Amino acid sequence: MPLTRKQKWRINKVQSEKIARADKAALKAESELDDEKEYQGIVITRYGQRQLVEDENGIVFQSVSRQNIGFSVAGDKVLFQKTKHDDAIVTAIYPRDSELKRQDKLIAANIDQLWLVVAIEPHYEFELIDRYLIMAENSNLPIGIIVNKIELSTNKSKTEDDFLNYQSLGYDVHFLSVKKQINLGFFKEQLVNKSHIFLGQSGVGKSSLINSLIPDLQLRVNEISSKSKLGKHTTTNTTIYHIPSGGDLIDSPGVREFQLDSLTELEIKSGFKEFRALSDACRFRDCRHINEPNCAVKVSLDQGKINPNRYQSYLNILA
Ligand SMILES: Nc1nc2c(ncn2[C@@H]2O[C@H](COP(=O)(O)OP(=O)(O)OP(=O)(O)O)[C@@H](O)[C@H]2O)c(=O)[nH]1
Ligand SMILES: [Mg+2]
Ligand SMILES: [Zn+2]
Repeated sequence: MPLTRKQKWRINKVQSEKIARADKAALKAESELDDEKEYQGIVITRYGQRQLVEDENGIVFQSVSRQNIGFSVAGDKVLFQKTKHDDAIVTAIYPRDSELKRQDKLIAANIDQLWLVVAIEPHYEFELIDRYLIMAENSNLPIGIIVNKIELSTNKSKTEDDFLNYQSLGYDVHFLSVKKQINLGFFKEQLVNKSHIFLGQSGVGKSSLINSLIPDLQLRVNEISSKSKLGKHTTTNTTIYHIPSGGDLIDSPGVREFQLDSLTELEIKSGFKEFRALSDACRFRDCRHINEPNCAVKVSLDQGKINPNRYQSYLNILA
């Protein structure tokens, strides 16, 4: 539903008030700078107008941003100056190797690997998985799938079969149980020296997993609701944690809905690896793979070479 004029006005007003507050905080920090010296740091987390910035010695500063330098997020490499009160002001953001966005909103920067965490409870859904994979394909970032709480599966071979297609498409799939410590050791070996972000619904165990991978970390985790079987949105900020032996794990808040509104139809189409490989074989260059004649995707679907769940996701997402 389009916004009314009044709603738009209110959003703009809130937005400009936010900017004004941020500008005021930035000006105050500018007036209290300790000296002109600039340090290199990395943004650990952002909350509202503020962020935590870690310097090269691992010391963390509360920080605001200099006006007009843009929006920094977890993972950003930045330059900052210190204020007299041991706060800081970020003065520049380095160019990013990668950006992770959800509906055009920047979530994290400089990530090497995405992990979609799903679980036996709340039970995984193929369409949601496919949405994440499309997002990853379009961000040009590798994504793997973690199926957590595997000990709750009453039919393990069915659970494993559900993910065979993803594996044959080349996606890495790990069946884990944080609770029963199943397959964690092998998974941990995959994580060295890179920056990994864990994404997925609330309650699937993202924070629990990070807790079990980094000793002494005590991230807040929460029961899922026994009635709705949904998570309670325990994690509220995207935050980086360092693995002592090298590498970073980024926890992110669970999202209930994962929309792909900002992607074009072409991007959605090319988010399906198996379609991409066939597109040249369709009669029409701009084939939508729905009811065009001589569509190679439809032929493959009929031959059982394309997974019907994937094709159904495609139709649902386009609809
Ligand atoms: N049975 C079972 N429960 C688990 C497992 N891993 C995590 N949990 C539980 O699942 C619940 C949710 O875990 P969290 O780590 O808070 O989930 P999250 O994905 O971080 O959720 P948000 O922060 O809300 O996005 C907690 O009660 C965990 O103890 C597992 O392997 N098996
Ligand atoms: Mg969490
Ligand atoms: Zn086609």
